[in-house]
Amino acid sequence: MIVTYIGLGSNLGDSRQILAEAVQKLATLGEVKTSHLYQSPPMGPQDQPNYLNAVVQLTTNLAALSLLDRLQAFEQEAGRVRLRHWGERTLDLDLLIYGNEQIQNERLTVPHVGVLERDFVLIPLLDIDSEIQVNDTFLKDLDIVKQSTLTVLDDSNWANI
Ligand code: PH2
Ligand code: MG
Ligand code: MG
Repeated sequence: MIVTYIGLGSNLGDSRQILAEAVQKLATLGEVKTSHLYQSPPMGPQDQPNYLNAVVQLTTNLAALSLLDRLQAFEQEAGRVRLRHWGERTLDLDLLIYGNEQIQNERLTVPHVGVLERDFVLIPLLDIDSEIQVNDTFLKDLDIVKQSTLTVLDDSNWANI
């Protein structure tokens, strides 16, 4: 079994419902643990709505590319609309971490390039594992974690629809 982390984001449609349904789908692939739910200002174009973001820890037997296929299918099932680079979208599921593996191919870069730079990924990761490390860096020690602009939204039961 491999411990993986998936980043969830949405800023189009009923984002709270869309993310909760995504967690239920991820739970069909293995055992899940869910972070709190956050609202975060958009990274990238500023003329788009705030995002809802969360992270799921998924312990699974799936190979990395098989998992990526499932994530992309879930995005499509949610009626994924993606209007522009770093722009608004219905559902974004990013494979952030896959065990201790470093993966680089035309479909996938793991750890995800944004992990160390985005508070909307780091803070939810730390909800699930406060001692988590990526490339020998303790995420809790990063400056961006201390300067976060996220707003926590839940009710810790937010994913149980
Ligand atoms: N995702 C993006 C672009 N900008 N901003 C926030 N706050 N959260 C996101 O998940 C996000 C973003 C494209 O994947
Ligand atoms: Mg993304
Ligand atoms: Mg993505």
